[in-house]
Amino acid sequence: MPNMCYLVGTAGSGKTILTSSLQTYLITKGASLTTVNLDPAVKHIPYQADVDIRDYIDYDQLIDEHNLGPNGAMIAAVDLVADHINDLRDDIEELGESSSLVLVDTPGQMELFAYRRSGTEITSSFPLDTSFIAFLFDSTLVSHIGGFLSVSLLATSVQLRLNLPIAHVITKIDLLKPHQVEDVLAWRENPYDAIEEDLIGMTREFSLQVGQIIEGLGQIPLIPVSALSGEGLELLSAQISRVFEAGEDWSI
Ligand SMILES: Nc1nc2c(ncn2[C@@H]2O[C@H](COP(=O)(O)OP(=O)(O)OP(=O)(O)O)[C@@H](O)[C@H]2O)c(=O)[nH]1
Ligand SMILES: [Mg+2]
Repeated sequence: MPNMCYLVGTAGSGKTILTSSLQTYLITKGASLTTVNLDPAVKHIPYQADVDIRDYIDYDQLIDEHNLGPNGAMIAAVDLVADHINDLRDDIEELGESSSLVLVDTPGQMELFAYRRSGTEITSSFPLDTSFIAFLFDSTLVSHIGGFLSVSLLATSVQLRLNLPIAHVITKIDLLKPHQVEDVLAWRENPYDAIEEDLIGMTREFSLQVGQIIEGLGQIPLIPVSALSGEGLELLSAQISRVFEAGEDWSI
């Protein structure tokens, strides 16, 4: 069975560009990869998708035929994925057999993959012990303690829903100053000082309780990356490689 890595995160968090950069990076390290696009609405993807949901679902046709708006069409498209689970699984298995890793770029609206039936139908088509979520923390959202706590809760909710091992990935770190990245990493160990400093009232009280959950996530890796500069890709691929205990052919 292929090793599956699902890139999941809020809209615009960097799933597609990271899929592309990881693909390039890992191929230069000698990995054999399969890439999967599960976003039916995407117009352009900057990588060669070996398996593509758009081969099975025509998002624009859904809009025209059913007179749907973009969000309604997206829900319809993601629900239709359920009818093509076997096709997708066959495609992935066929290509994944000769690959050390299958990278899965999930749809823009994270909740459609994580909370509608088709998402779990896809993830449960593959064994749990060869599947892994890279949950993307958009650095523009998490450079403030309130944003960091809320995205951490979201990641935890997705983990509970999909029931898979997870790593947290801070994306677009080229947009942050180095000390901001350090702050975010430090909040994982101790979110309380920043909560006391930056938040007030009921939000502060609630955040202090959320902080206890965040502290409990200590064993989940938190990896800063920039798909643009390439910083952190080595750490991320080492983490993926550790999860799957991949062969020496591409582990670094
Ligand atoms: N500066 C910077 N921008 C990035 C990086 N990664 C992604 N972006 C930008 O963030 C925006 C969203 O990137 P995508 O990769 O399309 O994000 P996505 O999560 O696939 O987006 P949806 O599929 O629409 O949810 C684009 O404008 C990218 O150029 C990065 O490492 N650094
Ligand atoms: Mg995308």
